[in-house]
Amino acid sequence: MRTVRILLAVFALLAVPLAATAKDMTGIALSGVGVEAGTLTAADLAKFPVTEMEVSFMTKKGMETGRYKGVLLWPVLQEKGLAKLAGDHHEDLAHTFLVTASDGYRIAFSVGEIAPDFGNRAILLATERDGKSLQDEGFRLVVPNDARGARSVKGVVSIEIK
Ligand SMILES: Nc1nc2c(c(=O)[nH]1)N[C@H]1C(S)=C(S)[C@@H](COP(=O)(O)O)O[C@H]1N2
Ligand SMILES: [Mo]
Repeated sequence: MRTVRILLAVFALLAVPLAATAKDMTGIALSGVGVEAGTLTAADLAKFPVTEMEVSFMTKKGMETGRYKGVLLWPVLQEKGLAKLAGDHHEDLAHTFLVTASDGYRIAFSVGEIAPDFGNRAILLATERDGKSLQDEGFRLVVPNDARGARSVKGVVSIEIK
């Protein structure tokens, strides 16, 4: 029993610095119109079907290709409450969402752009690139068929529906 108690104490002491030093990729803050405000963690994302896609886009260093794995944004936003907006699609299509990165980089999208009945763009919230986890550098948005990389936001920290 004593050993167990000592071990528990050691784990409790270790847990604090580990949590404090972990990279800031604990999750993506979700907020705004029609969604439950909260944090999307890797564990939350893991509950959605995995999608993989290879995308290429132009960057200032030339063409870049990567194989990204993650979850589609649409079902995640639906599950987090956006589905309730769907009563009237004219109303739904008035909404946009702003994706912000850890460096302050921001890109705006619209709900209609990703809605299956409209733009149906398969925007991916990627958790892996070329078989490597993005947990440390941050989750990345992947926007298939964009010619340039600018909307492929790296290190996503928040998504706000407006
Ligand atoms: N957070 C963040 N994401 C970003 C950018 C940025 O400055 N900050 N630049 C964008 C631009 S303009 C391009 S072309 C691509 C470059 O992707 P790469 O870093 O994988 O080459 O990232 C995009 N995502
Ligand atoms: Mo770019």
